Amino acid sequence: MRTLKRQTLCRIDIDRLNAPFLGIFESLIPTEEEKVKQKQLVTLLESIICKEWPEARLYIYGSCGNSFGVSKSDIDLCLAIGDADINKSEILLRLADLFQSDNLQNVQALTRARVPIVKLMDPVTGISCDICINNVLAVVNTKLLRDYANIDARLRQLAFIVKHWAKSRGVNETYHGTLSSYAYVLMCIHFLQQRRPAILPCLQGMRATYSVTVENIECAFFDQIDKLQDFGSHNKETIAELVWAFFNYWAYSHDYANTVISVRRGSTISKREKDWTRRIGNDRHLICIEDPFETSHDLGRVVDKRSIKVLREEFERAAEIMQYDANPCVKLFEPY
Ligand code: 3AT
Ligand code: MG
Repeated sequence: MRTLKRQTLCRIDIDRLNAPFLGIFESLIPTEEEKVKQKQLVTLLESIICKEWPEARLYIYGSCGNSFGVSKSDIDLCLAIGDADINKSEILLRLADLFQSDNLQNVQALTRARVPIVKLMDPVTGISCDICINNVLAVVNTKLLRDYANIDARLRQLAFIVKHWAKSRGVNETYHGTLSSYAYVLMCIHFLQQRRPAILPCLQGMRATYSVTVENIECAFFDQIDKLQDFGSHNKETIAELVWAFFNYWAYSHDYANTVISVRRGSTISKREKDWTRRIGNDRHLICIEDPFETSHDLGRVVDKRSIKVLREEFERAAEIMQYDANPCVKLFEPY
């Protein structure tokens, strides 16, 4: 049984951390120049692709499209080719040929990956890019995340700090059993939906103003974000308080044994309801994060017995630092 730690902090103590945390957030934001270069590369790729497949469209997804991208992020692109029966491997290999002929560097088609992609690097800007085929759900979940980011500025601040912490501490590596950036952003959204008063609404629980059906999944939510600009204004919590509370939640308050976090519902739900109570195949459900659209998909399924221990120890370390350390803004991000 874990001991319950002191869960309050003097406001004056914590508020002195606002400026340094905001400083870290601002230092991570990509510059306008970087964004222009990203756009130029996407335009170049579009022109190459368009010659071969005039009907195809290229969409940005992931952190460059959802506004949670820190400086020097790779660009994630999705090539939408209408025909459902296409052979993805053939297209990826053809794309690789085209990019190589156009002098793009490090071109590689990974046709056997879970999500098959072609990778490349632009030698002029050094920007790297991954292109997948017809992964439209990722384009839609990118829009959902971007819409949440545009409701309250504290989400973007919190998510940048959490992603930066996770990368610095080595717990943002799905191939080592820790969580993806996408999972961390969902954890931040869920957390802000749970604050009282709430800082974020549950867009999928509201009247749908945006709706698409992708792979038989209906993706519907309220997307008139300009009408929600005051939503979080009754909650005055600052970024430093939220960082402190976020780590406390995952260190000491979350019920790992029985609950699933669900941005779709705007609450936690029981593992029993999802039938995520036991290991099935490689899905262990030791930390459960429901995908907002593919609701049978647990983003925590990559976490195993060893990595759940690492993750929980890291949450506890971060909570301890936020509580007791004289200089948390440095200590929190120390390389592991
Ligand atoms: P980085 O800034 O690159 O670390 P990111 O936001 O690009 O973060 P990821 O690399 O984790 O995030 O993933 C890229 C996008 O792919 C984000 C999301 O739109 C989609 N995605 C990632 N993992 C999943 C998943 N397990 N299920 C559905 N969509 C996913
Ligand atoms: Mg990415």
